[in-house]
Amino acid sequence: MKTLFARRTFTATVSGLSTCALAVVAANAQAAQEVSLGHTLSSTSHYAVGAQAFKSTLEELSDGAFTVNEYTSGSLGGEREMIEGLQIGTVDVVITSTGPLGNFVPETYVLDLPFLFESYDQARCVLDSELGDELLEKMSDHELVGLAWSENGFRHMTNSRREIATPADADGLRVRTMENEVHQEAFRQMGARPTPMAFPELFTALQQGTVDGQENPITVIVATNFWEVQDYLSLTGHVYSPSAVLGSPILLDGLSDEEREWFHEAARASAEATREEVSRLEREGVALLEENGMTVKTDIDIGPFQQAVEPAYEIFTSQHGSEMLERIQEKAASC
Ligand code: EAX
Repeated sequence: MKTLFARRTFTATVSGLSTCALAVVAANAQAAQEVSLGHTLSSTSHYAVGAQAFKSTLEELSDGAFTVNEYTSGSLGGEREMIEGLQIGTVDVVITSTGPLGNFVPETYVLDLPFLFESYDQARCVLDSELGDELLEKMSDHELVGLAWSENGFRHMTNSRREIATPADADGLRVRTMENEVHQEAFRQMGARPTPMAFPELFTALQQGTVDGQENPITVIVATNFWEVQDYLSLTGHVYSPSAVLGSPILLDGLSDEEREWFHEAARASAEATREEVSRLEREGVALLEENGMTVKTDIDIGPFQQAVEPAYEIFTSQHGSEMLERIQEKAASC
């Protein structure tokens, strides 16, 4: 996607064009460098709001030297494929959940632990702290550039079978999870049958009954019209789902420090706009889902869910250690 300073050759055949005018035409003909930005959600989603904020900020800061093309709805593939694309340089910027990210950057698995954060304020406070920066910096050990932590939202369960009020209600349900071992383990502990799958395949899988349910934040349930294929929503809020704005080192390593800083700034503007949209949808989204026919269980006692998934923590620490987890818990407590 490198077209920076690609110069078009053209012949000035128009008689009477002054040398000065020619120079202006030549300068404007320096094509802007096109930056591709991919995500899995629709053009009305909170990711699209973030993508547009990225675009306007980068284009403004660079005075048009970069232009951003947004690719929505998984048109560049699922999140795992797009992360691979960043590594090989077939896509420049991606907004992705942490779903498949741990497969590339195992240090981020800690963020996928159920019930790690209690509120949006707490999660944002931790991700905006030096711990969030540390995790972003880890990305560069894995051929990725961590530009900013953005947001997907607290995830809730939907399904087409029955209302879920306790973990026992999830027993035996085939629930699509993200391609993330920590999430899969949590659902196994709850008694469900986790089925990992890329997001672009999910709507059809729900429609065809390949899986009974899925879990995603209100933001995603709204943006994807899941009410068309899911009758029940339970506000389990079982895990906070961050998103990350990631860049390709193949593009970013070749830029000047100033240009690279524009990308970081654009990513921070993207995260801020996305978080605002998440907050709006948290206020307004449930009513919208009810209007569209979903039965929403709001008053859930999360204690039994927390107990059910407790072994996922032991399995996590046995594989990944407890140091970062403890630092995050300590920070969260002080937020
Ligand atoms: O990042 O895969 C998922 O369920 C994600 O929440 C979605 O792709 C948005």
